[in-house]
Amino acid sequence: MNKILIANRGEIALRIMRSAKEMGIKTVAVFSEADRNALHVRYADEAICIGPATSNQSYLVGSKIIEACKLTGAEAIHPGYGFLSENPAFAQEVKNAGLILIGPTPQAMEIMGNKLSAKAAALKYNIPMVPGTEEAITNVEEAKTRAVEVGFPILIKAAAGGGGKGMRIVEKVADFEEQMQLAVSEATSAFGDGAVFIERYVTSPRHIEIQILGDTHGNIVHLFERECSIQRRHQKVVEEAPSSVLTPEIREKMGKCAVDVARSVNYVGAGTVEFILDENLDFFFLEMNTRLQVEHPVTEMITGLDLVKEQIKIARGETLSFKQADLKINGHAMELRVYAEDPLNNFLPDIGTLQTYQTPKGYGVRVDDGFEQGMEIPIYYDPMIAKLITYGKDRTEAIDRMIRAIEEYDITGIQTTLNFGKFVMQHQAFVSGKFDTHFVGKYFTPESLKSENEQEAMIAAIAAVMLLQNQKKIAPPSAAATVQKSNWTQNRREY
Ligand code: MV4
Repeated sequence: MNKILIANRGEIALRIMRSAKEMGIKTVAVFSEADRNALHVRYADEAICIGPATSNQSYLVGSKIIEACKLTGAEAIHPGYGFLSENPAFAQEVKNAGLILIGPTPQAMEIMGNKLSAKAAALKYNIPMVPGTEEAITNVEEAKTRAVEVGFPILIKAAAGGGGKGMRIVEKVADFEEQMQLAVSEATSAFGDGAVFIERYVTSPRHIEIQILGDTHGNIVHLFERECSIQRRHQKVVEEAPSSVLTPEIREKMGKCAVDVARSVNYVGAGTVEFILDENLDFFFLEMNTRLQVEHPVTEMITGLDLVKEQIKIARGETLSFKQADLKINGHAMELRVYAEDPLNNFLPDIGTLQTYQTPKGYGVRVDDGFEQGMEIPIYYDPMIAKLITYGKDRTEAIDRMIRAIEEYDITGIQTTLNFGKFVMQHQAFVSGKFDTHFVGKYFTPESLKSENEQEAMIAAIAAVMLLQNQKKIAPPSAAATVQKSNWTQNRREY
């Protein structure tokens, strides 16, 4: 494999290119008209424009990407996450074109792309699953009977859904029929597939997922778990590895189950098996994601492996160079997703120009991003601008380092979720490790950030008055600095 095309943009495109470069593999970027000046375009050895800004005219058009491979002589495609990464039809087209997709087979993608077929495949291996229906429910009366057996509250899920889309909680039997009809029509319009099924609703779950790697010779290992419970409306905000609640025994059991789930579809490549964990630390398989995930860096930090390199080696047909027994967890890693969103305004996307953009540095800090100072955040794509990852000898050090790194990050021109991340890191429930998927809804209010902003504004105001009273030669703060919050000093004095 001499040249690969990266069918993605932003931080993940750069992330993939870095590993390819270290392996001596040439890289081809594709880009939309909105991304002409993007970093991933400059970083690649070659770049091809594949169309207008909107994703469905560029990054989502499989034929244009395959064409770009032909044009440049790229032999393989890394799809990253999102866009075409879990599209079995695209995976098949890539294969038909004589190219290699750095990822699983179209068959594995197809099975895992549907929650019911995923559960059916996993059933062969005695994997714990939440009680419910094994097939799509069609008859309301039958479904109602089953719901009563399972026990309320129950959750109606769309088989074709993912990431929490198309889910409805039903509290009591009287609400069932109405909720089911709503779920079916929602699923039909959102996914073109009205198949829904039911599960007992686990009321206070933790979202824990296991990273797996499978090669083309039948070897599958797991790379331990990631704790992803801190999310907002199904958008993950903070991820960490390892989870502070898993015992070595549960970890081993979950790991084995994850490997079995992968084995049930002869999984090849990097994948993630998603579980929920209830208050009794009982775990249940939910679904499998057949891509490299956004939060993969925390796994890299604790295992010392480069997951992109492993993906490429697997795609080249190499045998995994380690066995399960060779793998162990070292230290603790934390990831904060930095979104261009305003936490004080219901996390509305806040696009604009990065007037200041200075990333934190130093021991144990990793920033995976795709922007530079002066760049504009395009409105067309995901508002995630960076992933801030910290590593420490233990969880406490990873958290302390995250707080330090957040304070060191200097972004002006747009609002970001950095201060929200600091709120999470300093919250007693997060620090103690006693939290579930309801953390944000339960504890976060805009006021919890406003007080900090106001305190800082007050301190700045007092400092300004004191400086004026001192009648010393003062460096005036820049206009931007007085409007935008910066953690870097704004009251330098000269004598
Ligand atoms: C659940 C659940 C509780 N019980 N299934 C959310 C994402 C998708 N992968 C599966 N998800 C869940 N499935 C059962 N049987 C809780 C979640 C869940 C969730 C549900 C409602 C609101 C927020 C949530 C956040 C994370 C997980």
